[in-house]
Amino acid sequence: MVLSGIQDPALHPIYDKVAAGARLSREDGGTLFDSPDLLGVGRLAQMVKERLHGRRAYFIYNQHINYSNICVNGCKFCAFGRKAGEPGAYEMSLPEVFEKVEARAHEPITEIHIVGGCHPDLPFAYYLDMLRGIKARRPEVHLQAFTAVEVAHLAQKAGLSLPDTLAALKEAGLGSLPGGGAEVFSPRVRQSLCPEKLSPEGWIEVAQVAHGLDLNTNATMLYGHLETVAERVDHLVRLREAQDETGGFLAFIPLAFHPANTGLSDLAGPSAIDDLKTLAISRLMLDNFPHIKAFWVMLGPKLSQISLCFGVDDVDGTVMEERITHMAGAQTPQGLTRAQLQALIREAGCEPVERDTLYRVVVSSQ
Ligand code: V47
Repeated sequence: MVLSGIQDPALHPIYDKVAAGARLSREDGGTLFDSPDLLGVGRLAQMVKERLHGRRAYFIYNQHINYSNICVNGCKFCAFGRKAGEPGAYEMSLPEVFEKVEARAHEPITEIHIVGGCHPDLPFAYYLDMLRGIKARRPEVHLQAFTAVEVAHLAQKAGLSLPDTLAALKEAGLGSLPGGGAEVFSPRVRQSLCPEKLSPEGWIEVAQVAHGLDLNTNATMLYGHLETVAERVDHLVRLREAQDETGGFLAFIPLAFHPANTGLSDLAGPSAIDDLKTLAISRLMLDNFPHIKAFWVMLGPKLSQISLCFGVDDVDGTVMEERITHMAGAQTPQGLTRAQLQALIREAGCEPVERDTLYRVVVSSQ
């Protein structure tokens, strides 16, 4: 029997659960990853996506700023990070950051996304003054800044508790946290790739403390390197459990590993099939996450477009300038225009909706 476009009989019990709105188990996650029926997995994810969002697909008019790549962590998968004084290391002064903001002051940007390394020396005041200075120039813009890893690092450097650190950042203009730095929660993989990095428990704690202060956060998973399917599923289940407790995660963004210029440059990175399956399975497993985002900078605009038929409801935004993925070999453009994002979404049969960071609809006159 072929059930609503699902060829693989192993997926039939999962279809029944999805149709009933029931939670999928760890075993179901494994079955989905093991299934050769990409279109069947995608069909299931679309059932969930359409129930949540209908034909809507979101994008945002945003600007990325990577203020520094100097980082104490030395993660093997990262082509962006440098030790202080190494060739290629950079750090923007605050006037340089403000110049980037002012250069786009005429554009209808609603979010500035700010991420950098864990810098050994920059004082906490640098981060607070960055937020305040940007807010002074563009009070209407939402600042989505500093991953949980950066926040934990800042707290440690400043000798402050996590709640005090986040409260001070919020007071200075922080609106929400991006989802980076989660990598994959497996201790086995982390021991090999990022032993110095904030632990999974630490990453989840920062997110949950932020939620307690009414700061939403996103979550990510870096996939397509050393991790097993079971480790991917475990990552998703741990995020789902964390979201059950606080409800503060907005979007989940699977990040496709880019191997060039990293300590894993012999690896190929994930295939297109793996990208689509991972996005679809994220939609299915993370039943309490409102949004699944395809970051077009990593996936490419074309695959991001197709992902809108595989459970994805958000393609991120205009971006304009991105360094982390491009230093790891991404061939994608630095930015897309609003018109390009709208066309990409429309051609996938969806209705483009410009959103702000909190997924409120933006009605733009420009
Ligand atoms: O934290 C590092 C990852 C992240 C590589 O929250 C790599 O909306 C692929 O988190 N290949 C930064 N990925 C990007 C990020 C993000 C991007 C877009 C939107 C949002 C959001 C978050 O990139 C890092 C790390 O996990 N990363 N090196 C690499 N070679």
